[in-house]
Formats: sequence, C-alpha cells, structure tokens
Amino acid sequence: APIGLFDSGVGGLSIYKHLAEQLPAERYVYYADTLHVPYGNRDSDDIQALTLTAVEWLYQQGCKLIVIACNSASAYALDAARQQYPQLPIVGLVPALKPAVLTSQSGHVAVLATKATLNGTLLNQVIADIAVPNHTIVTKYFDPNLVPWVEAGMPKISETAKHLRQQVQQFADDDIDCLVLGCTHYPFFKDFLMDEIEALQLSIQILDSGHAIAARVQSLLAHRGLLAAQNPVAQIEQTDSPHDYSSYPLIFYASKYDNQLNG
Ligand code: DGN
Repeated sequence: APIGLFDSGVGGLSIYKHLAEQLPAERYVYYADTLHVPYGNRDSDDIQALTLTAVEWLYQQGCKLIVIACNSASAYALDAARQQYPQLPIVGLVPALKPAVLTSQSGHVAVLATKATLNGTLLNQVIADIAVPNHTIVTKYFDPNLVPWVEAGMPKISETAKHLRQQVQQFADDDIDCLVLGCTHYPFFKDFLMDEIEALQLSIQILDSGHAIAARVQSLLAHRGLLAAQNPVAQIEQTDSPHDYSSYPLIFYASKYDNQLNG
C-alpha cells in the first residue's frame, strides 16, 4: 500500500523529498489541490472541507498512512480527519518551533507561515507550550504572495522577491536568529533566503519540518510493521487536470524544483 501526501499545490513535495530520501522503497501518491490553491486566506470551514475531500481520495487509493503535508490544512482539519478515519495513521504539520526555541541564542524566533496557520490553535498551542517557559519571543510574519510565487516557479524579478529581500532585513532588525518556515511551500526558496542572509552578513538559521516528518512516518510504519520492502512508484493527482495520473510520475513534477530543494 502507498503513503498518501496532500497539499494545496506543490508545497508537499518539499516533504515528499525527505520521505523519498529516508524511505526510498515506499510507493507514494500525491494529491495536489491545484484547483483551490492557495489555502492561506480561506476560512477554516473551507479548508477543512477541502482537506477532508483530499484525505477521502487518498483513503480510497488504499493509502496505509496519510501526511497532510500542509500546515494550513493541518491547522483546521487534522483533528477532523483523524476522527473520520480512526484506524488510519494521519500525520499533520505544525511549524518547527520546538527545535527553533532550542537553537536560538538571541531568544527571538520568527515563524513565517500563512494567515490560516498563524491564526490556528495548533500553532498557538505550541507557542504557549514552548516559547513561554523559555522566555522566547516568537514573532509571526506573513506574506500572502509567497505561495502563489512558489506555484509560479519563483521568478526572481518580481514584487514578491523584492519583498522577501526586505523581509530578511526586517528579521535582522528584529534580532531574529532563527527562522521557521511554517509552510511547506517555503523550503523551495530556502536558497534564495540563504543568499540574502549571506549578502547582508547576517547569522540567521532556517528550519523546516521535512526531516522530522519523514522520521515520524518511518517510526509509525515501523511500529505497525507496515514498512515496504521494495518497488517505489509515484503517482500524482491534480484536481484541475485530466485524471491520467498513471502517466504523470511525481518525479517529473518535482524536477522543476530540484535545484532549490537540493541546496
Ligand atoms: N503549503 C501550505 C502550508 O503549508 O500551509 C500552504 C498552502 C496554501 O495554499 N497557502
């Protein structure tokens, strides 16, 4: 049985990359809801309904485990999905603040995410649990243009790129030394951010959830005796395109982003 991944668009491929590296023998099914991307500014009911549709589709494919590879979707639909499929292991994403709080020397941590994720109880619970006892200041940043920019292939000459450059300077002004990428679309522009950080001679570490999620999936599958032996094949489903996903291997879709992800 395959592992199912879901995101509003290409974002979840940043998680898939880690899964494919750590669990190369597994088969993967990836559902990209490109008909409804971006999710970040949708209301919670909308995000929950779209996510449950995606999870149902993956469930119908016979997935043995599903990763909701989207922080925005996890914020509003992880509990509902787990209630609906109590037997199925479902892994959700929440920005990686825990390691950030441990890493930060300045005690000022930034989380860059969508409005939906920043307002969700999942993240705010983590902030309350971790940041408060450590006296860490967690500052939230958001830019609604980032997800569409990634979906467009990140053109370097654009208003969004310019704004992101200014954002790095803002992090420095705010004494941030650790930046959490709280949206699965954002690792695609990690290299871009690193270049800016270097050019400004700043010391800011960038964290995302990919590695930890892959480790979590591995341990869940291992505990249930569900790890695959061999034969990886990926398939992709896009909601706004014809359904011949068998002839549309995931690796083809991901290749456009390989350079950014391998940095
Ligand atoms: N990739 C999604 C996330 O991690 O929040 C963002 C989705 C979106 O559509 N804004």
